[in-house]
Amino acid sequence: MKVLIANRGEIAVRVIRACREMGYPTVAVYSEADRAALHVVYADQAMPIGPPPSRESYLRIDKIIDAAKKTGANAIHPGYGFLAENAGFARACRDAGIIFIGPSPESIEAMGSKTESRQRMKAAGVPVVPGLLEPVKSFDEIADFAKSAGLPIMIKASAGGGGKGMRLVEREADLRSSFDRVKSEAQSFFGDASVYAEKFVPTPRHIEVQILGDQHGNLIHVGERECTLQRRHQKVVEECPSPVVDAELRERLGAMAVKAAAAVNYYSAGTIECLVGPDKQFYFLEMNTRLQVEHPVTEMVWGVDLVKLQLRIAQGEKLPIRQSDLSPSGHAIECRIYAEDPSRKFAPSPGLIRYINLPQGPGVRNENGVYAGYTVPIFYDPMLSKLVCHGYSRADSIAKMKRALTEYRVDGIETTIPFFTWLMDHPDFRTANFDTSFIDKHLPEMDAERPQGDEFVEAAIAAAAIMAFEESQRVPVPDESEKAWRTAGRLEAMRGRR
Ligand code: MV4
Repeated sequence: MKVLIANRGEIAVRVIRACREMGYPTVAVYSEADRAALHVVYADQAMPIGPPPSRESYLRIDKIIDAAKKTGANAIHPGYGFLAENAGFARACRDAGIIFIGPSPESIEAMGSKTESRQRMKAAGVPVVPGLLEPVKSFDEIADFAKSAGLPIMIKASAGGGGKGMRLVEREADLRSSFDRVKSEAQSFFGDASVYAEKFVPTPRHIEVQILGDQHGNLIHVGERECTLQRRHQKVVEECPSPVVDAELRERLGAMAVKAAAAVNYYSAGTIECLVGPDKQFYFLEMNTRLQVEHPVTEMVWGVDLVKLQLRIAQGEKLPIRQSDLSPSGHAIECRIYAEDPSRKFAPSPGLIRYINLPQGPGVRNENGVYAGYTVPIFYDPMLSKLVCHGYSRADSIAKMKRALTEYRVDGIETTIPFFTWLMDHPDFRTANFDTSFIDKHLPEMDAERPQGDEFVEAAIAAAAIMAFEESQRVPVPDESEKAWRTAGRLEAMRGRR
């Protein structure tokens, strides 16, 4: 197998590493903005696919298939984002005789619509959030649902996902405007104005279950990840296992996830997203039919390599592990390090990385897509790398993360590292007492606690540089000893004086 990676950044590097360990040659594709990107450096071959905007490069199915044909790649790994959940891309690969390293186009399609997937899950006996199963034909159906189920409800785009195109309605007076709003957002985001409604689940946790399936109908789960801590529907920290899931709940969640995946004949790696209420009631929310950003926390705790398994499954191999072979060990946390300034409301901070020191040591894993001298482009998601720490317990992995964050240095751009340093010490994080509103609620505390930002550190570095320079210019005053004279002479010779 020769694998083209239809992606960039840390995930392209991650896939290249798995391919190299398995002896498969790799082909990177890159936009004009990514000529010097790390994935291009690491791949065996690289093909340009167009101008910087992803519409003209990483989202161009024709150019990517063409690059595979030109380089003789017979398989494509889509990573996450870009074309990873595009059924048309999976089908274009199939039509070109190229292995798509992911699920079938049919599975992607079945899970791509929220209403269709809710119907399928309900039929399979998987719990879904109570609500409508079909897109509504008129506002009246929404009003009827609100009346019978009671407020609050959520109006969501059928074609939506990941927090786009949805709205909470708490008061009857807002029903109409929210309906209109979601409808027009659905049309402009997804080109499909259909919407439906479901009951609102208050103060939920967002827990997702990793599943793996082969093309012979075998399916297993690889436990859950805690993904509750998000900012504007972007995850910032993930953990495995979830601090609120015990062995009994894990077994029930896992069985539910396997049932959900089986209902769409799923193979490859996939994720079942759930809402879990304070009463531990759980509901299927959506399925992500791809490898996820946060897959490393599962890998560290469950001792599996999800990317290598994807590569084997894609070639028709049977799953080499059974459910009974798997058990979790310890605890892992992932922090997503972004080129964003946490003291300026997470404003993007692209630019030249002058210096970077990645943390190392026991239990530390970096999934990194950048290097010193690299310029973070403005065109893509500004995630630089993921810092993942694995310890024997949650407290130990937090301690490792705090330690690792103190070793992490990035000069030239702002990053979210100070935010994580603050978060790891927050009492409610340390006791795992949080829901999806945690970050928005507590961010003002962070700004209040760290008013000085990095200015003091930078002033100290400048002072140290001046002192080092002055020291280098100092000619020692010779004393009476012969040794001092010799040292002075050597120093002068080194500087080329005389
Ligand atoms: C919900 C919900 C409460 N009740 N649905 C946000 C992401 C998208 N996949 C679904 N989302 C939600 N759906 C019902 N019926 C609350 C959220 C939600 C949320 C979920 C997970 C993580 C963060 C969140 C932040 C706000 C709302």
